[in-house]
Amino acid sequence: MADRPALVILTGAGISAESGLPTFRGAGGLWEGHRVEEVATPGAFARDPELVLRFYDARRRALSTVEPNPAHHALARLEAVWDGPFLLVTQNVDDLHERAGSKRLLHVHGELLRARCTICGWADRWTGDLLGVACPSCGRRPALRPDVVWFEEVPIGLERIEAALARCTLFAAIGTSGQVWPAAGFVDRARRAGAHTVELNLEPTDASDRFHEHRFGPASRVVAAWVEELTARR
Ligand code: BJW
Repeated sequence: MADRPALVILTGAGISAESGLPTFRGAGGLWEGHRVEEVATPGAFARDPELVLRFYDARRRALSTVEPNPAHHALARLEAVWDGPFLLVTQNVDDLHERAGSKRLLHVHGELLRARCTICGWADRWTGDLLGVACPSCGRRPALRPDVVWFEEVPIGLERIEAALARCTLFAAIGTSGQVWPAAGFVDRARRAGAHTVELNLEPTDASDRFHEHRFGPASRVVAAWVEELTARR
């Protein structure tokens, strides 16, 4: 078991950019003039639920118009042939990794295609709009929210991620600015475990100097090439 390389991959909004989903920071990162920090907090939802639900309803609708790109498909291919421990942690709430065929996948910031009730706790898959809709379980309104992790909320699956990072030998971060914690610290945890760390991004980030190796360029190109190299070696 010890000689089988253990891989942890962290993806961010940049991997879905070429599918047509905007990233949060940088050009096009504003939604109706709001920064993500203004619409992705429990405080924003309490103050103005309509604004927040419109933001998520628009993104959920956009999701049905886009497809996984070659970077999502390359990671699914890599998982299929990888014979050691493998975990794909995505910060993305879209379902493009699933649609590409990824299985050992964890949505650390939740999923856009799920909703939950802030009153009775009901939670399930949800593909329609949420604005103006009553909870299917308790009937209250407004009560439903997207089942995603906002600032100040606890990310999902941290124990499983910590266990994977503690034994990983290769860590890659793809298309993430490294500005949001605790995900931004995964590279440091992987390094402490002795892993080789690779950043794949369109351009250098503020976190770049914390990685051993860099591949700069669009994810559709650099991820596919990196996966080719890894699979050719095996
Ligand atoms: C391409 C490309 C192409 C473009 N190819 N690349 C100080 C220290 C530690 C923590 C904190 C701190 N101060 C505050 C905190 C806490 C806070 C935080 O991090 N705040 C920062 C603003 C500083 N974090 C939290 O509150 C988290 N919870 C928490 O800490 O709980 C406490 C706790 C922790 C642990 C145990 C117990 C308790 C929760 C964070 C939740 C983040 N939620 C969001 C919204 C989710 C729902 C939604 O999608 O709407 O998650 S915010 C948003 O940012 C979203 C993303 O997942 C996340 C990360 O963004 P990402 O993916 O990196 O996107 P971008 O846009 O930033 O970058 C895109 C990158 O792609 C760029 O680099 C481009 O170059 C690149 N790119 N095109 C390749 N074609």
